[in-house]
Amino acid sequence: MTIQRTLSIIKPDATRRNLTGKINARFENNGLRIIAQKRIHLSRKQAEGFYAVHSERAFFADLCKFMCSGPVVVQVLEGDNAISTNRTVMGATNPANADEGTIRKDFGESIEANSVHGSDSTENAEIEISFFFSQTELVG
Ligand code: IDP
Ligand code: MG
Repeated sequence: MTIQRTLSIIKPDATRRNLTGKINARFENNGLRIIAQKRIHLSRKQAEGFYAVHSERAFFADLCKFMCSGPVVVQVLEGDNAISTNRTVMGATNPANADEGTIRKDFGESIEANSVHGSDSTENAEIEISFFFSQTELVG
């Protein structure tokens, strides 16, 4: 058993369609505990900072614009192997390629508007959690 924490974001396409509760149920049904959560509207600067690793990609500008197009819910999920568990629950980046029963398969609209973000490594999880939360806001 390896308890980990991962940064999750419910993206603007999902908050727009009022899917926060349905998506949170997927996490909880798969053993992930929401130990911090807030609904915010990202500034362009915040989106660009958060996705800085993708700054050279062709989709970077569109992605940052999309992430600022409405509210997001940033959250920290905790559980056994939370980083990979969450990636499995989320499904593939492109909803068209995502497995049945995953969040992106069931709710994603496109490769960009794919409803959720999840950290991809322990190192990035730490960086991404501290981007949005202080230690005292994490209530395990
Ligand atoms: P991930 O979210 O599954 O880790 P990444 O490759 O890290 O996927 O990409 C970050 C985000 O950028 C994706 O979730 C998606 O919103 C967007 N994205 C990725 N690839 C494309 C693309 O080819 N076109 C448009 N947007 C993309
Ligand atoms: Mg990624």
